[in-house]
Amino acid sequence: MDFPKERFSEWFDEVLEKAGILDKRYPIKGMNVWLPYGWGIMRNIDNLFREVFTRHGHKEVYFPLLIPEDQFRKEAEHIKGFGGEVYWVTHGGMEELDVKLVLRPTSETAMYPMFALWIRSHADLPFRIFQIVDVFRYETKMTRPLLRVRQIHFFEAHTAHEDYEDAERQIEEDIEIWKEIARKLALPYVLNRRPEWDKFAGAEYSIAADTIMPNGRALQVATMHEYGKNFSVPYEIKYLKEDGTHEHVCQTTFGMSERLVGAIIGVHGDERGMKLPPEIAPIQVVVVPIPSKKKEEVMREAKVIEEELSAAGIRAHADLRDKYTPGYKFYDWELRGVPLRVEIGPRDMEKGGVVLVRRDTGEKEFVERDVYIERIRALLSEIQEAMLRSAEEEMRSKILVTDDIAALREHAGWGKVHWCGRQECAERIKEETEKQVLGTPIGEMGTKGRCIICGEETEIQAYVAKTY
Ligand code: 5CA
Ligand code: ZN
Repeated sequence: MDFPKERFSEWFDEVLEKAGILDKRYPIKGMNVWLPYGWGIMRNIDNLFREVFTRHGHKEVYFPLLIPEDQFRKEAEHIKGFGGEVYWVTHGGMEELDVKLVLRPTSETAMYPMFALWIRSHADLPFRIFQIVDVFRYETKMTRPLLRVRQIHFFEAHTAHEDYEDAERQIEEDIEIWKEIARKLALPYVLNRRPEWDKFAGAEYSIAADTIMPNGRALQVATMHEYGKNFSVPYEIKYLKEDGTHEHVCQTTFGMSERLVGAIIGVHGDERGMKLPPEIAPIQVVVVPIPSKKKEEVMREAKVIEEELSAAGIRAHADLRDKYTPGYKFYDWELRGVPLRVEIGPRDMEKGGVVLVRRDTGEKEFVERDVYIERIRALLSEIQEAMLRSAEEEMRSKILVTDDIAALREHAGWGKVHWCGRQECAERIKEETEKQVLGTPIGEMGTKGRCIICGEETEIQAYVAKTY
């Protein structure tokens, strides 16, 4: 499988099909069928979300899919942003509905009327919930499997706080939560505070995690939004303060989606296919028997190895398919990104060991049976770290630090440029280079310089990129 960066999107489609991630032949644009292997990856990521957010004090809920129109229209900015992007339910049977319903494009307007009922006093705060559901957006930009779909497998966390400071603390905690998740997904990223004109509809401000795809485009893989009182006022979410007065809550959200699966596949792809980080791989170790002779013993031994690994808590699978050669199986599991392969043949059995082969580096080693489980455990965590490290290096290598507009135009990846912060200058950058300002990076010190467009002195160094 050829992996030229210019034809990344064909590579991507080919991998999704061959690896059994999803089937995009479903007859509705932007809606695909999850296949068992792809769904296995998604479910592992969902479980990671559950584990991390629960540990950080969030409780899981499950809201209805439909939102009444009047409820949906309460926050003016939000409706401006999403009004043109929702699917409407207008009929029940043959009858036209009195109140039209929307399929949630995200769940603020479903949840917040309930928040107004649930949140009574300061003792109820902070209030933190999340749900993992499908949301629907009638996207107008070109749809692509996983990356931009119309039925989106979605994660959303919503919080409410006594005051703005506490909501700000939540955003800081969200950043820590994101760091934990990104590590498990082996995803490199930059956190950008989006420019005013690019923030979420209804937010005070938005922070996005952007990663870089092989074709150099930026992909927004997570967003955290500070709402202040923008929703609590129209939805009348108030609480009783200790001093007996009532106050509106301040709110935040955190959203991610199936796009993360697309990011992992893209970021770690190579000419042989996908590479999955061990933390979320449905199969961490595949056992391939090489039965040149003593076929039955070798097959049986492969099954024993699968059982031993499973008992040790490692997600293992013995590929005992009769009709395929070992070579074909190697190719197939490499394409599907299984982090580690165990090979077992008659000679290995005689020597009392197995051969281990890493998907990420291709390195091979022979290991004795009495220590092989420990070795596999160590290798899996080494692969996890190495994948993140090499993806981070790859991302850095695609970023050109420059204040020269011609060089920026020519560069295929991201740029890091001085920018005065003005919208006019961001627009000029876009016109001249097709790259857009991702915002001001968080946690990075800018250096003094002059805006790439107007020459004004500035300390902001912004990332600029073509985006998905
Ligand atoms: N209500 C807020 C936070 S829960 C919200 O909806 N934020 S969002 O619009 O930014 O979406 C959260 C994340 O979902 C985005 O950062 C992006 O990674 C992902 N996402 C958004 N639209 C799509 C889409 N059409 N296909 C796949 N993923 C998407
Ligand atoms: Zn400027």
